[in-house]
Amino acid sequence: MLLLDAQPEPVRFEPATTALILIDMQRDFLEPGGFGEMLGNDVSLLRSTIAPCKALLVAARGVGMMVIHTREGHRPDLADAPPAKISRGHPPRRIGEVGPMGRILIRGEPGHGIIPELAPAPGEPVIDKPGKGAFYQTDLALILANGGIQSLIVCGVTTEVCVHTTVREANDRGFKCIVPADAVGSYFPEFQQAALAMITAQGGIFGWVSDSTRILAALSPSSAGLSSIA
Ligand code: C5J
Repeated sequence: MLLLDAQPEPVRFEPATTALILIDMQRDFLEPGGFGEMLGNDVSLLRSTIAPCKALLVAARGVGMMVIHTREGHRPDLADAPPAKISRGHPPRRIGEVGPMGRILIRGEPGHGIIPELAPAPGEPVIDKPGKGAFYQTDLALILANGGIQSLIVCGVTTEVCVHTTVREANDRGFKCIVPADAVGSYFPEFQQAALAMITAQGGIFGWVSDSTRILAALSPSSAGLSSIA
């Protein structure tokens, strides 16, 4: 059992019963020309998460931790997209419209894909989700139950939308959620700060916030820090 320095207090986790989940690290959100930038956002605010996510991904693979990737997106016929979702905003900045990376947030289109820096390895589950939360209308809960998973390290974008929704869903299902602050990103710095504060408020109402450096130290066999057999 490892002990990780985190807010609001240190948290114990076991790599064998923990999954690293990378939320929606998709080209549409992170790359210039994608949906996020079409909406007027500065994608560099999200791109700073790539290196910490990559470091955690390499470490998780190194210790044999379960790794799960998610993608937000819809069927090409939009049958799984609520009208209230696709009618939001103005054409051509709508889900299903044709953008520089193909149809926006449509499965199989270039923009829907995970950025090459964090490409899933063979055998790592990729969860295609039609909503913001990774548990909604997916088989994530089944995969985690079958893998004996009790804790999640939740990375990805965007902090206050799909990361937060997933953390809330997971917390209600009894998972310990650890969020590395530098491996989650928002287009809005004030939302990033507020979303992280909401997780740790009231004694950790949704989970724990740490960072990639402390998690890497905890996972490192040579670590002499807080991480230890507890
Ligand atoms: C958004 C997400 N922001 N992955 N999706 O629409 O957070």
